[in-house]
Amino acid sequence: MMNTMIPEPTRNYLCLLACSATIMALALGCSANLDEYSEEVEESGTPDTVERRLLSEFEGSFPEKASPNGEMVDFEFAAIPAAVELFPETKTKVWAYDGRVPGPTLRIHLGQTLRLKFTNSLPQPTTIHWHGVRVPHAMDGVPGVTQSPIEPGDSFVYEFTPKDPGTYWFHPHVRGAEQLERGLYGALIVEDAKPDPYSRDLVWILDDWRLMEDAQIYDKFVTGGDISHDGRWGNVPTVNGRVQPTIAVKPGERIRLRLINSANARIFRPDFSALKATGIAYDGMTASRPFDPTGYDLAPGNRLDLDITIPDAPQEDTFQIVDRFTRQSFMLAEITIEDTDPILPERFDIPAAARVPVWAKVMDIPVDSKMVLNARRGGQYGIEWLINGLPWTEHESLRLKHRSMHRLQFVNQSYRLHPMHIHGMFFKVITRNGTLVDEPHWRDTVLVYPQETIDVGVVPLDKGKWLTHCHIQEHAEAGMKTLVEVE
Ligand SMILES: [Cu+2]
Repeated sequence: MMNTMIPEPTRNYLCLLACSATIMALALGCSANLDEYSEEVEESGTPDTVERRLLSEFEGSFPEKASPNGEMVDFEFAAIPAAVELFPETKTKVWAYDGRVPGPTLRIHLGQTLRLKFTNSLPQPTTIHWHGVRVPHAMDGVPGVTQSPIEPGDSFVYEFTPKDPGTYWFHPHVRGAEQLERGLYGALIVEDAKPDPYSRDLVWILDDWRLMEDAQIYDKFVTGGDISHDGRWGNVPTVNGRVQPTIAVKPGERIRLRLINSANARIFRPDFSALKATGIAYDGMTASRPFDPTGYDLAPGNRLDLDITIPDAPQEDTFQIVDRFTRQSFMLAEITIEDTDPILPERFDIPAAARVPVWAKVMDIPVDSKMVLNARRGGQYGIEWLINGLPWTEHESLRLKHRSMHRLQFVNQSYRLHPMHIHGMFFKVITRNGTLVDEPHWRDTVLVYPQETIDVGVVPLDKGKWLTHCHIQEHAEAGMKTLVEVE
């Protein structure tokens, strides 16, 4: 049933796709105001001065400290084995937060403190990591670095006040290749203290499952094939734990749609076709200007927030959201417009006031931290994925100075995809293969294409030992992890 509906991508054309996607990404990035900055770069003085200018450009981008308003929002759930209907009337055995896939959406407002009493009712240890949230170090959910794994039957209380509003998500950081694939993930939405009056605020968590004919999870994890390629790509993509769901909306509605990629490895590139979709945030953080989301990749870990206005006198009543990352496109979900009177939401400007430096002059300061991405034979799985020549078991931490300007470089020497994620900080992409790009937003995860070099600018505001790793779960499992120590 499922196999006829959604084609399984073959490994050969994935490689081809990766190359053409690089060209697209490069073509997308260029921007007029970079030229002005380039002129300034030529006139600029010592590196010291450049660094100071870069820092002043950064100032006010996001806060250093949380501002708790004294309100505590309590949640309580367990991670438990459960069965869910990915397909109608077919039960798939999963592991799930609160027995649901996705887990419960945790919604709080900026200033509120989240407190979760979490119980592990799984047959193996686990933790929860809050992807993208600048949490206190002890709340980051990294086993052996920020906390001990939570043993089966034990509980742990996560408590923090987010510093930045936006779209985040949570997932285990123990045996991620198995635990995420089995269904452990959920959304954390931190609303602005006064959210914009969208008629609807939707969260779509995209996932990709490798299921067998009987709709059960193929339970061999971290296979040689997964490791030597781009991780575990499945045959059944889902939106909010459903295969090709239909979402009914009203004419005239203005929707904030928050997309999250929770897949182990699959990259999504959603196409909203005739629906006018405007990008307003990426990886949680509001952009400095609205952007065209066409061609934007959502690698594992990435989020993309869209502002979508449903036509009030639609010509058609059905819109298909199609994924175009793989050569063979497929439908992710369908939006249908109800045959009712249009609703007229309150008018307001597209949210886009965030301060995001252009930072073109980052290229004037030397690279002070590098992550060379490659593999070697050996280790538990026969292949080890490496950062700077070392797997996690032998890793050497990178060091960044608190509140200082850094130019960090990812060098992908391999022929595979690596969505690189750094905990505890946001960074901005400055160049891809030496070509300036001006993304109007921060990131916590960037997809580094085969043989690509990406320079990013970062000013770490949160001290601690932060994990950095490839978000393809199988690559991380096979060693592609290290620590960034901010002191
Ligand atoms: Cu990788």
